[in-house]
Amino acid sequence: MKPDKLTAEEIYYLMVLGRQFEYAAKEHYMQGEISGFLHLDIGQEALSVAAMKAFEKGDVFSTYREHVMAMARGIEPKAVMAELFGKATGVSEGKGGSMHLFDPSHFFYGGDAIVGGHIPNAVGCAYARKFQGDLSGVMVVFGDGATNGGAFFESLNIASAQKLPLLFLCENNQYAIGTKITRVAPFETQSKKADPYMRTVDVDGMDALAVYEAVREAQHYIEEGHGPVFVEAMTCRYEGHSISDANTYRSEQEMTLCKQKDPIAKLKAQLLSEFGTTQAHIEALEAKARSAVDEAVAFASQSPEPPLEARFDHLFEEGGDHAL
Ligand SMILES: Cc1ncc(C[n+]2csc(CCOP(=O)(O)OP(=O)(O)O)c2C)c(N)n1
Ligand SMILES: [Mg+2]
Repeated sequence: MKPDKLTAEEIYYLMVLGRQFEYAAKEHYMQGEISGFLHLDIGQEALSVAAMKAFEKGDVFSTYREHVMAMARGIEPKAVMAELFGKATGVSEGKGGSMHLFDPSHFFYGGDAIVGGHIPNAVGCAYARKFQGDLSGVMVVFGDGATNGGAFFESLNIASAQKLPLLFLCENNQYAIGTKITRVAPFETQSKKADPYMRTVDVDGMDALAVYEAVREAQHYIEEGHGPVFVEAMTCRYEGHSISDANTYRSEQEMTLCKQKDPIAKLKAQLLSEFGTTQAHIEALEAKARSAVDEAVAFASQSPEPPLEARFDHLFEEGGDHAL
């Protein structure tokens, strides 16, 4: 099912917000206001936003490249930017940073720095949801590189054996840092690894409407009790792996080809031609996104640091007997 006009426009807004947000994060990192790791999602917004909008109910576990997904899930841009700035008003109270955006009130459980480490966590959550009789399910988002780890295969196996309500979503940008996927896997399409275990679906990750449709259908399939589904979306990141990667391993030609498929430009054209959205409305959505990012930056820079007394909060069981 394709999104309706309002949803398609909201997806566009969130994609523009995501891109503006990421450029602002890059700028403020360069100015020394953000530290630690920073993985930008520029180029992959169709996938990050449309998947979150399509997977309405249920729980989400994601990778460290998750700022845009967190906002599409409904977490305020201010709370995400403040987290990057390490401030007390951040979504993880300033102690998680870029890779650990965590908000159970939005059923969003990170952000994980360990490649593929969150996949078994999602399996456990899906098992619990099935046990509770809740089949709206769990979605776990991971990169192509994560599909080479043992935890990934173990997760496919048990999710399939137990018919768990779990959507595996692979963001295949063909790179794990600077390593091309075909150097470390025998094929470019990673859904082949899941084929023996469950239904697999391949989708163009640069096309927000196609991603929305694929994820929506996958969630329905899960809700009907058929067990897990594997959706793979081919996509492309425009920046280096992280802020400290100069992206020298990809040719100019490869980058040009990748940017020709720009997901924001594509959705804009679809809104104008298929949904009857006016140019003026598109410009209004873009302006709204810019001001949300400006507000988020102002909020983050004016917010206080977490208090020193809070440094051990949420690290250990409350009230436990710990030698610190
Ligand atoms: C278990 C583990 N091994 C290695 C790393 C170092 N590392 C961080 S990101 C990354 C690449 C992962 O690539 P992919 O899964 O394709 O995700 P992408 O960054 O492309 O979104 C690696 C190897 C890590 N964080 N955890
Ligand atoms: Mg990758």
